[in-house]
Amino acid sequence: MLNKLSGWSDTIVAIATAPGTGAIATIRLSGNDSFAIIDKLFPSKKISEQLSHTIHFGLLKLDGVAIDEVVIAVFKGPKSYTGEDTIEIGCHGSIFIQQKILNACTQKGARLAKPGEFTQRAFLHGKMDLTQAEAVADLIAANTEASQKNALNNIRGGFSDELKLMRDELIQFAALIELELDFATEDVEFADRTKFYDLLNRITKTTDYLVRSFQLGNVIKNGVTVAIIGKPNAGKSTLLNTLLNENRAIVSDIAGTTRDTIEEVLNIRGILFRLIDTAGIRSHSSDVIENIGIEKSFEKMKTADIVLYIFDINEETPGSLQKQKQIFDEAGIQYLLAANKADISTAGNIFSDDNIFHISAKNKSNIENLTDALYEKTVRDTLSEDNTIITNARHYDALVKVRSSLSDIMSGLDTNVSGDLLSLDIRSCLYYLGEITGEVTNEDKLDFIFSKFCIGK
Ligand SMILES: Nc1nc2c(ncn2[C@@H]2O[C@H](COP(=O)(O)OP(=O)(O)OP(=O)(O)O)[C@@H](O)[C@H]2O)c(=O)[nH]1
Ligand SMILES: [Mg+2]
Repeated sequence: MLNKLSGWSDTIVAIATAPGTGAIATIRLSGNDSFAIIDKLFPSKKISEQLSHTIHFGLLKLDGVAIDEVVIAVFKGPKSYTGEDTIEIGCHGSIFIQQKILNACTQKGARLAKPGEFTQRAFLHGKMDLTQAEAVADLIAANTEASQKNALNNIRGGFSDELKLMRDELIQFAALIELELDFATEDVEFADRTKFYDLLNRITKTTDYLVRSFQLGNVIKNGVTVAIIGKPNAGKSTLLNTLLNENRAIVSDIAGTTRDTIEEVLNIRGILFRLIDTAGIRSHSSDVIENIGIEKSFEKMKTADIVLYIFDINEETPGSLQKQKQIFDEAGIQYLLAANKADISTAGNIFSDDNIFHISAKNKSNIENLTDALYEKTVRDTLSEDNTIITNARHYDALVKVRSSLSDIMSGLDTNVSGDLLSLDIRSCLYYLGEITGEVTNEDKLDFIFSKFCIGK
């Protein structure tokens, strides 16, 4: 596969630290000429003659003119991130200096790196498989405890190791079944069918689990959308402010205060919850703007992962609440019910249902139970550190195809189809498994995947 992929033998350079001014910045070179290029820019010591994993302090100069005092770190391939000879230049963090050093490197023969090209090279040199490379991008983008843990687990091969093992076992069976084809006239069975069924069942179980985990993975990566819905004056905006612990939305006793939706992010136990405060829903309003707001509330209600339905305990009747629940149930909407203004409740315990949270948004009482329930309902207890979780749509698509080719193999076995048909299905299963880890790939696909990375990584 590697020799089919071109254009990766030249030396690339990029600023690896965030764009802008900082105390220090890192510029990274990778490729065959990294040491030759740095030798032209760092006259005080021959870097090409230094040991790997050493650092060197001195002046970086372009054609005799000093640019900056720098620290050079040396990594000799294959013991580097990319697997190639790599230099990391630590310089002062002025944008001007960073740019000058970058230009000096290109003048001496390096080419500007494309996004993700360092990681792409690491993959091409076998330093990591594709799922690990993708986890690098996920780790850089991680913004919560859960997404960071999951990406780190995947970088360390957590999920691809499992797939590779299954693929290897399947390859062995494929070989035996194909061997049987050579002896077709003799009616021999090299591949033990009971063991084969056993393996297929194991792969199916794991694939099913991984496919299911995608939903949860999506939650970890993209968060949970929560629409706060209710009648005017129920206390939706007050609840939003209380959850966020800041006065984000305008609160007033005038019904119809919130017109447009307001979105804010809340972190509950490492998961991002996108809270959406909406316009109160009522059936008759002559206000055009309010009606547009109400339309939007319905839209948000339909697209949210969960609806937080809040009502004024003194205004709501059990009958109308029942109707509301029916609407949610019929539309397949997940919801939580919050009876608000419990601090001035005159309603006694007519809403004594266990599934209703009695809160006071204004006095911030019983709010923690509500956030706990939000977490439980959406993230559930499936989320644990050791569980492998799929967050990548590309992996998900391939796994769904793995799953369908597994069904084909199984039904082929059940109906005793000929070995050549069976081996076609096994090959397609192997293909999709290999596509996930990058054992089967092509240049366009790789370019697409790595183009989503940052430059310098
Ligand atoms: N006593 C009491 N009053 C509350 C509570 N929560 C909200 N309120 C009051 O109820 C009124 C309406 O609150 P909002 O948060 O603006 O209600 P809303 O649901 O956002 O209303 P709209 O935006 O008009 O749909 C305000 O006067 C709040 O102070 C509560 O828990 N207890
Ligand atoms: Mg409001």
